[in-house]
Amino acid sequence: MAEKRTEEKKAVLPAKSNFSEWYNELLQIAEIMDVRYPVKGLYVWFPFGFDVRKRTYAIIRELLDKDHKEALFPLLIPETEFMKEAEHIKGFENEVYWVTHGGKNELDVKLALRPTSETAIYPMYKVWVRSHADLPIKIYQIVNTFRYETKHTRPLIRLREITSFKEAHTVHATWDEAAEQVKEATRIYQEFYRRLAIPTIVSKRPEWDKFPGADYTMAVDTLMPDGKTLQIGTAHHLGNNFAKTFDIKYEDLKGEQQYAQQTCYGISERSIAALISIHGDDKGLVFPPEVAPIQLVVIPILFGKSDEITGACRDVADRLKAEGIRVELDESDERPGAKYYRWEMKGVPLRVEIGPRDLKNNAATIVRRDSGSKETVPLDNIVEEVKKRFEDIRKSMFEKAQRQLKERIFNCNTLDDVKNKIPDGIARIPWCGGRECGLAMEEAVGAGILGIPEGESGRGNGVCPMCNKETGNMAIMAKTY
Ligand code: P5A
Ligand code: ZN
Repeated sequence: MAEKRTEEKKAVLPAKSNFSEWYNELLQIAEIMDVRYPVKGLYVWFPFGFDVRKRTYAIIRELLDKDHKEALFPLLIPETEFMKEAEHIKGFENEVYWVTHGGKNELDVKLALRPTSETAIYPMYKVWVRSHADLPIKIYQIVNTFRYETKHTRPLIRLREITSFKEAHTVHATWDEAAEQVKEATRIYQEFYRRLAIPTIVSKRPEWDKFPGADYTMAVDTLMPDGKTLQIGTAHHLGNNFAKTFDIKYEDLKGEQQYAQQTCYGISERSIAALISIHGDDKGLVFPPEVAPIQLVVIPILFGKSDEITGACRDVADRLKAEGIRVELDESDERPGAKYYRWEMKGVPLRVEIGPRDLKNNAATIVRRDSGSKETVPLDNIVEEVKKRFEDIRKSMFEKAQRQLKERIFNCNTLDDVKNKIPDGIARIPWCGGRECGLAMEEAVGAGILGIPEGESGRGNGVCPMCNKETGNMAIMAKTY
């Protein structure tokens, strides 16, 4: 039955140029998410999608485990804690789900389903932090969080249950040390996304767009195929704002009590939305080998029965498996074309074919999913040839995505320019940095200021389009998800 449904849908993966429909159909056909769950904004991970998630999150764990500890805090937060930090409440009050009853009894203290876990974690930090010797603390957890989003919900992108929220919360003695940690967080995220072959732009969000309760917010964005940007990670300097409301203090070297300085940073399954959207094509998913559930498929090219070819395919599959490569040997009765179709849809990075001519030459044909390139390699070296290609694939996927991003960042001098370019991508324009100018610019072009990017692209010489003052700052603007 499930087979049949896939067959029927085969023909209908829309072209990627029709991005929104392509995205929704692909998630369903390639079995990433089932979007038919009967609650708005909640979706189901298929086993295949969950496999991708597992491998993706193994990378972020690997990167964080170098100097963070993983922990697990409760899902429910008492209203009394949730309501402590004024800015934070303001930012989230319209998005919180409340648990009001236990069975038939009304609860004395309502319980919030965490929209994020500051107010679950910081009451414990108050207890854990005593002296400067306890610092720094660097903890993360990977959990589900709930946000009653009112903007258009979309699978993996805007969820009401974020199933894969990776949040880190750190505590430091000084503001500068916390600022350094924010930088470190954006470095970790850039490395994480590099492993996924996803190019990123890091920028400081304008102060009207920062995280509720933060001193400032650094954001990691990427560009989606439809020209809108997606925020795929944020790192916030919390200063001592939460420390004051949650009374997190340490005794310094002089024996004096000081409020701690904190940061927090998070990513979600938007990382997987970006992975699928940026690399996928008209034929379906395209994965970098590291996160591909199946890394390689072996397909015998038979004209009738051939024990030699079947044997050679099994042998290749076994040798590759012995090297830890995730191999599928497709010996089903389908035509090769139907097999190609299926494994291309699933994003398998390499296809190895062995037909009569290959066998005569003691060779195999290797086809790359990302580029479609086809090469003949000697069977004797197949393991090395495959491994070499895995590394090449990630590199060239990253380079291609980076090129596409660069091509879609447009230098603009006027707001009319910005307006014209924004349907195609990101506009770069001088901005004095002032709040009024910034808000007026957003209003005038109907798009957001992401911020002033880190590094060279945030610097330049120009004139702010609102106040006409000369400035060395360049902002980037885009339509956002
Ligand atoms: C940082 C971690 C926080 O919540 N507290 C702990 C901080 N920041 S954030 O910007 O609000 O969220 C972190 C990242 O999560 C993604 N995200 C979402 N993903 C899917 N569906 C949603 N509704 C959603 N909301 C936020 C974004 O990538 C965001 O940067
Ligand atoms: Zn200005």
